[in-house]
Amino acid sequence: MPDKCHQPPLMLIYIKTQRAKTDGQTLDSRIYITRFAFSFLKAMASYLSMTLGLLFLCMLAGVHGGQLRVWNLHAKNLEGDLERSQADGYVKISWGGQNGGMTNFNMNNANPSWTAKFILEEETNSPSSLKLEVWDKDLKHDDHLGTCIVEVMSGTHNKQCDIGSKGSLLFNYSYSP
Ligand SMILES: [Ca+2]
Ligand SMILES: [Ca+2]
Repeated sequence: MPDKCHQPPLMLIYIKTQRAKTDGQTLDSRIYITRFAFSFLKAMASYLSMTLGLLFLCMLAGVHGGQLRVWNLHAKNLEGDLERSQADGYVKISWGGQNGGMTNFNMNNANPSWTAKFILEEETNSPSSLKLEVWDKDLKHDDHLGTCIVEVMSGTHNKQCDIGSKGSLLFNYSYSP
């Protein structure tokens, strides 16, 4: 049985060289894997910091969102119930899913005005339109006289909104994004 001791010296050198090459390749592979892991971690870290940065900016935007103010609400020629009974008007305000509240009831008045002021804070899902519903207060079931939909624009505006044959609604609003 031939063993290493009986192998010629040249063969031994050849075997050692081959082993050294194999070891070198293993080392190269390890270095390559380590480098790859480092660059992967680096990419993950930059992705994470970018995401966190964006999240922080979004939070800031949420905190400092736009504001919508509505005031000087009044109506003209609101329809009453009976011939001699005038409307008992009130207005409900909403902006998207956000309920902005309502005015008081202005009883027995076809041309009511309301002193209430409304401040609505913009949310991420706030739509561009503001909704004002005009109602007539009744003993049992209030009557919906009409709805005014306004496309909100920056600045201060004086708005008149026709709610059909049942009257018209007037108000001021200001919006700062
Ligand atoms: Ca009424
Ligand atoms: Ca009514």
